[in-house]
Amino acid sequence: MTTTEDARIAMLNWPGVVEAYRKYLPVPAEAEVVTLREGGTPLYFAPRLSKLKEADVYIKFEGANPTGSFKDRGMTVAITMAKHSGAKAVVCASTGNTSAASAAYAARAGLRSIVLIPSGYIALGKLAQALIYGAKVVQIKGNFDRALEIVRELGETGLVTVVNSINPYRIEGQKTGAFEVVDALGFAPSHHFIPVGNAGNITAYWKGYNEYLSDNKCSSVPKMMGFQAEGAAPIVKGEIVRFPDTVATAIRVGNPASWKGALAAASESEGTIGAVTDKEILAAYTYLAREESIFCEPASAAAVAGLMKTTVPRRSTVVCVLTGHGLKDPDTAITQIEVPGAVEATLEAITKEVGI
Ligand code: AN7
Repeated sequence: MTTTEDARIAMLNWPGVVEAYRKYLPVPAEAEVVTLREGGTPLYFAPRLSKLKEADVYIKFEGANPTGSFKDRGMTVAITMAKHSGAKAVVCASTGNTSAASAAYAARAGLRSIVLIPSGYIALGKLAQALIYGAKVVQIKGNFDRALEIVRELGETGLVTVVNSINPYRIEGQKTGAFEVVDALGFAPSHHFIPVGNAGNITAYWKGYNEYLSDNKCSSVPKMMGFQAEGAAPIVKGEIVRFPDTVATAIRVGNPASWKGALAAASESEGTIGAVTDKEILAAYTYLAREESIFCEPASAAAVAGLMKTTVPRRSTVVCVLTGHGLKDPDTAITQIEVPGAVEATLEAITKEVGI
């Protein structure tokens, strides 16, 4: 076989997470799988971060998913099951990425998608996605926590299927991220850094690592290192935060649905749930772009901001999950740099401007 042919087959064969990990997922064989061929995302070696931390640091880049975040892994399973059970409409509360994923997968399945988002606190790219995929977008005069309360009530009417991570199929799909990390490395890392908002993803990764351990796919599990934004750190503080606030709007959550799951992951793995300031988040965000050429959204950078202030054992293997793409939130990017003004369209003006 020629190399070109190998490359073509590798490219065409990735089937999405349900087919790739069917054995570990509760999807019946007869269900029609609703997929955009999510997952199979790159695990990048991060040379400069590795040097800085004197460890092997890898980045799981979830921005490479079809809608640009890790939410696609859970949504393929949740929407497949909703469709299979005869649902006509799905609903979610969202800080943005869940709404984008729900809208996209519902469109593929031919279901109606309704999304509740906090007015004024959702990144521009995510709002654009939910709208263009055709969701019914409701911006509420309240935060994510309030939106989720209303969604729970909507779910109880039985008229719509909730596709937030309180839907267990979401966690099932998201645990495939852990499978991919182990499949790529050939073993489990010693530390797994991850941002924490509603706490579904840390719960899902911990479940995934443990299922792979039980199946002898790895011989250890990592310490789970979850990080909240300091202005939205209910788990760290041990109490609900009524008015959460952070530049990382994706994790602007004051009463996480999977609070217990996050605590269990941290304590069972001898890891931690910590907090990082907005300043630390933005420093990590810019560092990742400049030093590792990875543009993630601010919430994702919380994982790396956490790594920056944690001592890890020399030569250990560390994974940071960068949960969403930087293009989701262009507004934050351009507040971090001075946007240049226009110069005269002459060779002279331009050479002067760039200093060559
Ligand atoms: C980029 O989209 O909750 O701790 O409604 O978009 O599992 O909530 C997003 C969460 C991290 C936190 N990084 O994950 C939503 C939503 C990004 C995110 C998180 C989110 P969880």
